[in-house]
Amino acid sequence: MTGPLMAYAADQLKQRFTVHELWKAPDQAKMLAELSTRVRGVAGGGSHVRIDAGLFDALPKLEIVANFGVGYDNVDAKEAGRRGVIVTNTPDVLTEEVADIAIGLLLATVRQLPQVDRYLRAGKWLEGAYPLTSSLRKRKVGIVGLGRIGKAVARRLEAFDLEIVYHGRSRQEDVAYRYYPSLVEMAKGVDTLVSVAPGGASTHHIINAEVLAALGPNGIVVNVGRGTVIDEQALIKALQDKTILSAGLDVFEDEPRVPAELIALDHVVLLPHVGSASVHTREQMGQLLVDNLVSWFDGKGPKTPVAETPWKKA
Ligand code: NAP
Ligand code: 8YV
Repeated sequence: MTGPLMAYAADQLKQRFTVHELWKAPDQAKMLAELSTRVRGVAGGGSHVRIDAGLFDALPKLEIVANFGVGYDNVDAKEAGRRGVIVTNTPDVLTEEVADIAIGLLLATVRQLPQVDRYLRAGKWLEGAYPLTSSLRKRKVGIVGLGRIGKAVARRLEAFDLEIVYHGRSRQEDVAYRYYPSLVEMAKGVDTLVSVAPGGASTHHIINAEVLAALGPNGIVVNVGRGTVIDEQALIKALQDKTILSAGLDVFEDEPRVPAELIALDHVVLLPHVGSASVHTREQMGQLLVDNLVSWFDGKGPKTPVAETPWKKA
C-alpha cells in the first residue's frame, strides 16, 4: 500500500495478502529496496499519491497497480502499459455520488448556501433579510467532460429544466445535447460550466483566462473533476475582478493546499475533495480495489483495467 486506505479495504487486503505499508516506513527507499523482488501488487492510496517510473523501477516484479479512485492521473498508466503492468481504477461505483455533489455544489454556489448559513449563525437575520441571490433559472450549462459522471450530472440538470451542452475531445453520437468542439465557443454560449474532466496533460488548464472571459460576468464555474483542468490563478483573478460571478470547487491544483486568495473570497464555495466521500461509496470503491487485486492473483484477470493497460485472456 502506497498510502492509507480505509480499514474496510485495508483489512480485506491484510487477510488475503502480505501487506507492506510504504507511507509508514521511516526510510521508504530502504523499504522498497528490501521488498524489490517480492512486491507483485500495489494498492494505490488515493489521488495525491504519485505512482510512476520511479516506483516501477524499484519494484521489477510488479504485475498490477489497483488505484483507489476512478481518476488515475496520479498513475503513469502509459509507462505501466509499456512495462506490462496492469492498472485498475474504480469506475461506476462512485458516479451517482459525485454527480450529487456536483449538483449540491452548483446550487450552493448559485444560491450562496454556505454564506447564507454563516449569515444566520452570525445573528444577522435579526438585522434584516439576506440579500437576494443569483438563480439557477434560465441558466445554460456547459459540461466539460460528458463521461459517466458528466452524464449523471446532465440527467439531474434535465430535471431542473436547464439547457445542457457539452465539450469533450469528440462528439458522442448517442447524445442529444449540442456538442462544442471548442471550449471557448461553448463558454461564449453558456453562463455555467460544470467540469467533470479527468486530470493529466491533455486537460491541463483548458479552462483558462480566455474561457473565463468568454463565460462572462454572470458566469459560474463548478469543478468536481480535477483541479489541474482550471488555471487556478486565472480563476482567482476573474473572481477578484468580478469578470465571472462565482465558483464552486471540490478539487484544486495542489491538494490539500488551497490558495489563500481563494479562501479570502467570500463569494466562492470550497469543498475539500469530498465528491465520493460517503461511507457507502468509499466502501464500494474499496471493495472494487480489493476485487481487482484478488481477481488478478486468482488468475482471473483484472475487473476494471484502465484504457492504457487493456487485458486479454491468454
Ligand atoms: P469518464 O467516464 O472517463 O469521463 C471523462 C470524460 O472526460 C469523457 O467524456 C471524455 O470525453 C472527457 N475528456 C477526456 N479528456 C478530455 C480532454 N482532453 N478534453 C475534454 N474532455 C476530455 O470518467 P468519469 O468516471 O466520468 O470521471 C471523470 C473524472 O472525475 C475522473 O477522471 C476524476 O478526475 C474526477 N472525479 C472526481 C471525484 C471527486 O471526488 N471530486 C470523484 C470521482 C471522479 P472525450 O473522450 O470525448 O474527450
Ligand atoms: C477519490 C476521486 O476521493 O475517484 C476519483 O477520481 O477523485 C475520488 O473519488 C480519490 O481518488 C481518493 O483520493
